[in-house]
Amino acid sequence: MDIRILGVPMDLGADRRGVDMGPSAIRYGDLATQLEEFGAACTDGGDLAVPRPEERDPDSSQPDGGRAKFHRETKEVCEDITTAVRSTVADGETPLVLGGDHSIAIGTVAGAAGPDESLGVVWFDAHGDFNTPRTTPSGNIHGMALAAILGKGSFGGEAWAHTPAVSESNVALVGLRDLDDGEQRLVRESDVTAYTMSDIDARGLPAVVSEALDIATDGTDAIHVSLDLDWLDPSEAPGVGTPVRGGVSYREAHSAMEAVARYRDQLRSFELVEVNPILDDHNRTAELACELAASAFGKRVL
Ligand code: DIR
Ligand code: MN
Ligand code: MN
Ligand code: MN
Repeated sequence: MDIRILGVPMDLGADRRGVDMGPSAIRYGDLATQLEEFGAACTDGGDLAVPRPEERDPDSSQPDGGRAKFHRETKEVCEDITTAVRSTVADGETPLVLGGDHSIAIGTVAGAAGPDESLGVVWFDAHGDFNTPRTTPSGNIHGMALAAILGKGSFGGEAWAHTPAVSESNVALVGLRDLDDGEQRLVRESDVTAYTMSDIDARGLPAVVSEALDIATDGTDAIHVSLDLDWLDPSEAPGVGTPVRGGVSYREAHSAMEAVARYRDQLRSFELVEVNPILDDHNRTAELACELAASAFGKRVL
């Protein structure tokens, strides 16, 4: 498998906290070495340019009364991500996109979906990222990323470019434990399949993740896996933008990524987001992100 690393040092989609340093921290965690150790060929495509929020006006207000901070800048960066992901896929390589806040996924999924091919998505996250500019309590686009991918919400008077990029019936959310009221309603009304932490408690992680992967691969050509590190319990992953107690354990996270590896022939793209080195404990969360990527791309113990 040929992997191309693409960094997106973006923190426009969240309140400025430090996730723009995620790509560096993950590289320092020896991402490329860990992937090469089990035989994956890995190249680094460097970082995309992201405007500094200090130099821009967030100008969040939307014509319909909604709010989405830095929506113009975020759209520009996502367009560049889409181009980079498309050309990576066209070269026969698998993009491994490093965030950055989760709004980058809007660009990644649009690039991974391609014009005539259908894509499934598995979204590992404590949050639904299912707000729209009208339901958001924060105005932060990272909390709207998945809804935007599905064509929901109006940004500057229109749905996000290249959306809907995937069909709701091929989207699975795994590990939810923090939803705002408006997004809870939107998740319920949609055709996405959402597994909360209670589902994982009741059924066990392997059953839930294997069902999520079935949903994403059902009738699609390929899958995208988006891993928000806040999916894990903060005791394992303290260095994230918005930690929420009650997440999955270290071993459960590896088990989920090992399940992803069983589908690696269908794995079109993979993404690690929301690593925040400022809040981290000696780069532990970034190192964990590298380990989990290695598991997802097929590292085996035996
Ligand atoms: C919250 C936080 N639901 C919002 N979302 C986060 O601002 O929309 N997503 N942290 O990752
Ligand atoms: Mn997220
Ligand atoms: Mn999250
Ligand atoms: Mn987020």
